[in-house]
Amino acid sequence: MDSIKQKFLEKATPVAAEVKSIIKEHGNFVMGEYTLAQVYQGMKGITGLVTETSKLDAEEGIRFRGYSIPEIREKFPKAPNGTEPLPEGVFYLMLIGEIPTEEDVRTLSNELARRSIVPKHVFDVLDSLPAATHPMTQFSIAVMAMQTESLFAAAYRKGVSKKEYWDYTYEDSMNLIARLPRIAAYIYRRKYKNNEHIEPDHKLDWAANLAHMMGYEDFDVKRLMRLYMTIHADHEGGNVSAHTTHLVGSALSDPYLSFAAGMNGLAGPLHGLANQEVIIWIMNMREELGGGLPTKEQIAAFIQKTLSEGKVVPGYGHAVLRKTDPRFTAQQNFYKKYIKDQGKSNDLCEIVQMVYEVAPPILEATGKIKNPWPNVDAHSGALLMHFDIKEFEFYTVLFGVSRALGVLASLCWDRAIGHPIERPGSTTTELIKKKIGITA
Ligand code: HAX
Repeated sequence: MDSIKQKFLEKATPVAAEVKSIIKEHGNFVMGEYTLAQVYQGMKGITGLVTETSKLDAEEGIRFRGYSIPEIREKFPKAPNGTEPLPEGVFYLMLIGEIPTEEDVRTLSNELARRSIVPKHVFDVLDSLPAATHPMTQFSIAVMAMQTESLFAAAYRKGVSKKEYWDYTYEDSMNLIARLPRIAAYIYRRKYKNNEHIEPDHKLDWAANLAHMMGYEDFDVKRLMRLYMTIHADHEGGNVSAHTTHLVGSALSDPYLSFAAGMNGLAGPLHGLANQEVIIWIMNMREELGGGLPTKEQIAAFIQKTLSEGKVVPGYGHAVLRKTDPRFTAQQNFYKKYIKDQGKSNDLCEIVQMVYEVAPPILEATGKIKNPWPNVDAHSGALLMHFDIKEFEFYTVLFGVSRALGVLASLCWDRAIGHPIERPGSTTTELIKKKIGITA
């Protein structure tokens, strides 16, 4: 058993016992009440899930096992000469519940490198797809093609005991996380770089290796990739990609099936695809205005036009957050420190900043948008563009690679604790009308 798996077992065993006893002793404890609006409008604000890896606060943003993004950026192990945390460290934190040492992260990086070989048939499946296939569709198909490798599915077929589920879930999850950078880079090079592929460099950390396989050797790109992979990793359990992975996993679908399902949710424009939508929106605005930097008045007019056409302003709003997303702020800091303060400037990042100054009061004035502030997707594309990663349809794949860290760590916990199949009740409008006394 690898040392991380051993540690996970040591952590998970008492927690699983504790959860059993909490359910037994306090199962009738009433958590809260909910309204009809919540039932009709996406169950927002109803606590109906337990997710151990992270918790989102509406005002403060995400905390991974209690640690905020600024704390993680400051305290967590970094690559040699690196300034941003290694995302492996955040995965370790979510899985084990402790800040990793440098040695823990090195062990994890090596473990991922050892597991990173992608079976050839996955590339064959990708090669058979029309080049125009959206990268997120390719990503999901590649994960599904790799399901042939599921140790969980094989063990289940052989009749493994419930007590062992966590073990095979761990193995599949680690293998998936290890292989996703190679798959993502393959999709990228196939679609955008003449199908010329770059072999992994196992001396590099997980995120830097992804940048390398995509064809970016610049230190700053690797620095950005480490930050990107860290901040997108998890956002508690109810967001579409995390919840879908958990939900599908609750049917004991293996981690490949569960994660692919989560990625199909991430590919929606109200969720992860918003990162490409933001760049398209800014480019449309610039095109309409004849290029260059728009004025704040022009941005305001474009926002009004977007709203009047019945469309959303991408990158703004959130189902839970009610303040500027700290993941947005982290990217703003990155732009300032490593680009602007270095005497370089980037028009797109400047426009992102201007939109930030202009959009919130306009969105607030609609009276219906609950959160007028930017989310993570408002900034990420502009930074990638700055480093010449201009293929915006690919951006959600990067989000997906990162999101694997959170949702698969969660799936390991689901199986270790033994969460049952998810099956909330539903009702009908007819029954609701009866309940509230509408007879017509
Ligand atoms: N622009 C225009 N209208 C918006 C809006 C925005 N940015 N955000 C919310 N609204 C609208 C909603 O469409 C809804 O309108 P209707 O009543 O006409 O249906 C109304 O305001 C109330 O919505 P809400 O309660 O404030 O927001 P929801 O919880 O329903 O939705 C969303 C949250 C993130 C989906 C929403 O804010 C949105 O569509 N934002 C733009 C897309 C986006 O940036 N998505 C990424 C979110 C973060 C994420 O998951 N990243 O992966």
